[in-house]
Amino acid sequence: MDFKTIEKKWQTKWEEQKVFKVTEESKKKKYYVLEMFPYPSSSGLHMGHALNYSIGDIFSRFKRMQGFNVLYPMGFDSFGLPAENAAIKAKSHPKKFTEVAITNYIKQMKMLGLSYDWSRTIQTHKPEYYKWDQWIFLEMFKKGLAYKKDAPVNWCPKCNTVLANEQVHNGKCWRHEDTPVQVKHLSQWFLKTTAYAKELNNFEQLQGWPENIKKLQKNWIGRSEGTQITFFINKKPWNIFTTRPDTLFGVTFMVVAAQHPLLDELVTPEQKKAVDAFKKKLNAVSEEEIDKLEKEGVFTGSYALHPITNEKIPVYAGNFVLAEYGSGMVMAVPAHDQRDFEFAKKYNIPIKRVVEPKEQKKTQQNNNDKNRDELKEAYTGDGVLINSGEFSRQENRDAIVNITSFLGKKGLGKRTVNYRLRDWLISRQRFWGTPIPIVYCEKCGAVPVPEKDLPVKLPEDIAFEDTKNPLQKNDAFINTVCPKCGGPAKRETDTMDTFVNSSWYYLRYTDQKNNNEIFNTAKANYWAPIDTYIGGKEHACMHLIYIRFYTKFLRDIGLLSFDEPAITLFNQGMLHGPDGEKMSKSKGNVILPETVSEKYGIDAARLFLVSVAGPDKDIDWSDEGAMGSLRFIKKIVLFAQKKPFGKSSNIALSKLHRAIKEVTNDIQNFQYNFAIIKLREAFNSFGDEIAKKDFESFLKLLHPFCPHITEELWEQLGNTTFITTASWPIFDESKIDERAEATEDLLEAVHIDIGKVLKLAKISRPKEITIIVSAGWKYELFVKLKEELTKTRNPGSIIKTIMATNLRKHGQDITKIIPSIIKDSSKLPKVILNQESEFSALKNSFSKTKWHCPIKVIKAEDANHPKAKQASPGKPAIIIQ
Ligand code: ANZ
Ligand code: ZN
Ligand code: ZN
Repeated sequence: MDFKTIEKKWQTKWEEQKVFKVTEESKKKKYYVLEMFPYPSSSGLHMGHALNYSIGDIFSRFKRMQGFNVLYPMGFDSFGLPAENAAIKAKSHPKKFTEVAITNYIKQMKMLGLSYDWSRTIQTHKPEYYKWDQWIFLEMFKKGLAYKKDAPVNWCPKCNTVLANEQVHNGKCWRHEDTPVQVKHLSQWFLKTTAYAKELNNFEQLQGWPENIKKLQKNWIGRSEGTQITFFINKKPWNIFTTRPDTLFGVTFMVVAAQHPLLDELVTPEQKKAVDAFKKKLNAVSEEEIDKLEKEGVFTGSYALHPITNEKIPVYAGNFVLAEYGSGMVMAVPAHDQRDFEFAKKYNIPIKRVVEPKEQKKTQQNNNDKNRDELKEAYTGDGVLINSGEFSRQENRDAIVNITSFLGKKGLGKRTVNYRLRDWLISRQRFWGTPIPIVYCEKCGAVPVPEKDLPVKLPEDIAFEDTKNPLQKNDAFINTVCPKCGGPAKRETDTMDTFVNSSWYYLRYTDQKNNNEIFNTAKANYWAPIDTYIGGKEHACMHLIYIRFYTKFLRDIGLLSFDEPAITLFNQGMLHGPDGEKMSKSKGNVILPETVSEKYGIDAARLFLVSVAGPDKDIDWSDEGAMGSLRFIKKIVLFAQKKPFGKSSNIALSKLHRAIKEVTNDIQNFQYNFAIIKLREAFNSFGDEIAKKDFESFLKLLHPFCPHITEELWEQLGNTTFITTASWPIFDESKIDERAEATEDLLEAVHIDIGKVLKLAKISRPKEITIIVSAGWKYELFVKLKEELTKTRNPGSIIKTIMATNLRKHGQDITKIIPSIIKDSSKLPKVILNQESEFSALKNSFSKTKWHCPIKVIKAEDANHPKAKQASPGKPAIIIQ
């Protein structure tokens, strides 16, 4: 069979007849399947990408056959640095590289047989698309959710731009794992994700998302309950955030972030030189690194007044306090906070214990000065307060409440909730992104571009002279008039982070041609939210937070009637090269769809990709594996060409209906590998003859995995419609005959066992084979055992129950058998036949054999071989002479 011709044939037919095109005018229930869209890289797709898209395609084809109105679109996240860097090198325009890459992607995706509705495709670098990025920005601007501020920001010297907090991983750039991110003070645009921190931290509607993704998001958002306490420094109030107000009497110093914007107010003239020198040598530190960091600081010269005791407390500037968390200043309690402890040791600051573990003996209670050298580390556990004035002897958990309310009455403290999440820095000092729709007027300041003037287009005539953003030198772009006063004004030259483009793209697919509005609300609410969203887990704290934030914002301006972008999320595994390494061009282990299509055909490749393991696991490409899948497909083709149509055997019917039942569940649960095992079993049971309609049902089950070959065979069977649009088979429970299947499985197992024994004993010509069927009472035991196991797994109590029956006379054996089965439940067959049916099935089936020797089948009761004792239901003993 010429697979390539067949593939092309059906891809063309699907396209010509617009089989995958959907509208919202349908009586069927909608279902939205989406894969995270790709950045169109110039190196094209490899089989790793093919795996991702096959996962979604299988699911979409399945849902379509189940009768859903399935939206399954694809587009391109086409702004971004690689195209820009390529353009700089070639002194060309990134648009050129991008569009060539997209054309190539589409060609390759079609070659893989992916069932996208291409009429809805989007490309984020097109003005028709990014116009709406700008529109959302303006909507956020109106609401105060898009704003500009001066802040210490993360700068990647390789990317030549600032980065969002989410793009800094362990202090390094997410794109450049070897490049430490630097801190710069710049005025930048932010989106106020923190306005939604509380809602983003609510995962109630994300039941269908993997737990690990939710956990990562939760940590990233970092909700923390605590108390805000006011300290006066030089007569001015300064707030700090603490989770441990119970330790207030143990504060022996304060630390303000070295990056704090108001630090200078605290620095006395005598200390200025020292503080400046300290600030100079500081590097950017990420939150993850803070605990490992050597704690350092310098005295500012100022003192804070303790809000209860009025003691004078020195204020330090330090490297372990984040300017952007809480209020950028901490009250330090070295006896009970490890970071503060290390700092105090280093600078010889007093350490004052105020919480004592309960079990500590009276004699060890000591005043703090004596104690300080003995403390090896901070005590961070619970206990009872000491050295804390009127609060002494309170349990520290109570003191948290009591000290907070005491401060509250004096107007010096209150309960607050803090989030670690920061606002999203979206300015990028790069060209190839959505222009920020703002102009700067000398008179009016930052003025938003009016909606009617959107999109602010990226110019085509640009000159990359160096690695800098060429917009900065493009006078035609920069110079404009102020929309407010008509005076001269200059455009913002920063562009938006490309994650902006992917934060709402799923909505544009629902109404991608709309030129009057971002999308029609009714259409978006019909299709969205996404029912099944497929993508990599690396996006947990970037894209998947942003897309949730955008969804909530668009809901709040009245465009959407739901709260979350996706009902279920599936994280696919990765395909590695044959060498087990991550597939990548630089490692030279890339497998291309073109080669695969040539060697095995696309269907075999798709089948292989999802047979090895669940699609959430990482797997290695293997030529033998693909070959194995191809052999299976060839067997099916050969079978179909023999036209073996007649009546289906009971066993074939049983296996087929079981497959229908279980494959349906397996696909629904993304256990494609299990589905394929059941398809193979069903096919193997067909024998020499099968009813045509049963074979057609089998083809339908196989279709999502092997779309081309199933269409071809479907046509050869005389069908004039597409199998793609046929309806999913429905199983008939009454056709499932467990006993017939169990008998079939028994015969197969004995057959395999005989082969194994012969091989082990190196016998090529056996004289005689004896099969000993288990003793009758064991069937009775197994049935009872199975029933008892649904109640308890305690061997003792099961043995007791069974010994109370007539099985008691086999007591010695029973006390051995039961514990061993409880340990390994695979010893208990799923279906337990009786002695007579095992005996007659074996006798009938093994009368003539391929081993050309007499075969005796006897019951254990009639055997006088010691091995007879080992025979158990479903597992006869085998003796070979
Ligand atoms: C006094 C104290 C005593 C603290 C003690 C802890 C233990 P989470 O859970 O992360 O919210 N903190 C506050 N703001 C900070 C900042 N900008 N940078 C670094 N650390 C900061 O932790 C809150 C605790 O982290 C606060 O409680 C504060 O130290 C510190 F025995 O205050 B604690
Ligand atoms: Zn970088
Ligand atoms: Zn103006």
